[in-house]
Amino acid sequence: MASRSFAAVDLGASSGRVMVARVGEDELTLREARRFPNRPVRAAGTLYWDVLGLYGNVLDGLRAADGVTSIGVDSWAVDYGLLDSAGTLLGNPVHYRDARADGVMDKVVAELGAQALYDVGGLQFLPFNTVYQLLSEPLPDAARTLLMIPDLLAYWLTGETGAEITNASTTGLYDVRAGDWAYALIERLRLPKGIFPPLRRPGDVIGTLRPDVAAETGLPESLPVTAVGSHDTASAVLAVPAEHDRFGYVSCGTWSLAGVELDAPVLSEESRVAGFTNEVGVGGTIRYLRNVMGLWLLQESLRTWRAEASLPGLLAAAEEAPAFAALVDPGDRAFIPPGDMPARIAAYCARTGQPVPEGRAAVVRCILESLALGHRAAIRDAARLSGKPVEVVHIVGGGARNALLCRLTADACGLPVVAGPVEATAIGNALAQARAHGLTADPRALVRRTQDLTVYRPRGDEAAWDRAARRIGLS
Ligand code: ADP
Ligand code: LRH
Repeated sequence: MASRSFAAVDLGASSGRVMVARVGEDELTLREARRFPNRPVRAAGTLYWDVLGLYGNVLDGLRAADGVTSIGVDSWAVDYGLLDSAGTLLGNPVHYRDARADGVMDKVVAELGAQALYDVGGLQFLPFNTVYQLLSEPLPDAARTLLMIPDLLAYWLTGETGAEITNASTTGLYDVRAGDWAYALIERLRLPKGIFPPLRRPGDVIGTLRPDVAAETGLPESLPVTAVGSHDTASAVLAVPAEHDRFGYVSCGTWSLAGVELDAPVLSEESRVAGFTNEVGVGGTIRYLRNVMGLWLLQESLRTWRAEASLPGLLAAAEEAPAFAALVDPGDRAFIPPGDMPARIAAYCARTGQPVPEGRAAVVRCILESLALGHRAAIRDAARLSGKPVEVVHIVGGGARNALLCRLTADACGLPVVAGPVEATAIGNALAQARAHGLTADPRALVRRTQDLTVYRPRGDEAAWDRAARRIGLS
């Protein structure tokens, strides 16, 4: 394929961007057309995404993306909007960290059985999975179509509805073995089957721009929107610059998604109890991973301290703070909701008989060591439960810029860590489009040849990491 440009719309939980990627058989460069914060809004007690604000920023970004061959959209998983029969959005999409689904998962599990659910969807039991959100309150009578967030944006861009499979696989209502909506489960849960739109795969052309979108952005009406790995983690994993298949990955941003890539799901009871998810990847792979709490712990601490601007200084101070002074299990559900994170970390430490971290540097050190331990446990358990050997760990996403976290992860895992690319999700998004439009190069080899990567070799004391992991009940 001769070099072409692709617009990658990538909405993360903390920020969104429209990137223009120039892709050829031996070329991959990125230009940022627009970057914007993604700030949730609480109104009348409910936490929402500002979905129209995000879409407005996407349109602004696309205005600065002339000359592209296609557009792709990805975002965080599990959340959705509902359309009525006229295609109007019913209500504002609710944030997965809202409390409305509290307790629903436990009721559904009690009714249907955990293994029966796992056997269909293969998902880690997270209280905000789409299925539990949908069951948390009566659906509006007028609801006719459920669209996941990237599919909603694609609908606004093209007028076409559908459900891209990588993100459909995060709903809990997708049958990961059959590769279709889990209609029997949908019926058992008394959800209306008709709201689940036809599935589409990365590489399918969704449609071309609506005339009003073309007018608004200055892009041609004939411009296609191409389905990508619309779950951001699926796009990120496509862009992992692995040299061989014996790799683990951490897609590290607001969440750390840590695991391995497989050809088939692992649906054993042991896998369920260990908290593993089987999400669909680009090209029919399975992303076998665990959701580790991720840099959310740090983001929310900075927000509590009103210290967002001081991240570099705090990371430098954390580097000098004493090691293993206090540790938390980064899978603890108490850390999911928004709010005072340092207070919750202090409460965890007090409850478990550890010294409470004194001062910000100690809190940051506690967060990063705990995350490194979470990465280690997820990669080790994924390798053990799937039988897939792991010789190197790739860290992609914003966390690849956190040198201390990368170093601690290498030390904890006892494996080399390759950090980068930071914009793996946007790159994976663009590469899925490029493949659909004629690219023949291997995407991972192309990322490896063209992007800046940093290698961290493991140092230090394996026994100390083993002891630390045992302190918080991790492997
Ligand atoms: P998401 O897609 O979930 O919004 P990103 O992949 O954009 O997340 O990663 C955002 C995170 O990356 C931030 O919360 C921050 O912790 C980390 N990060 C970004 N820039 C830097 C930096 N210069 N140094 C260290 N960490 C950084
Ligand atoms: C990361 C992510 C993750 C999901 C979570 C809701 O942005 O998509 O893979 O589990 O958001």
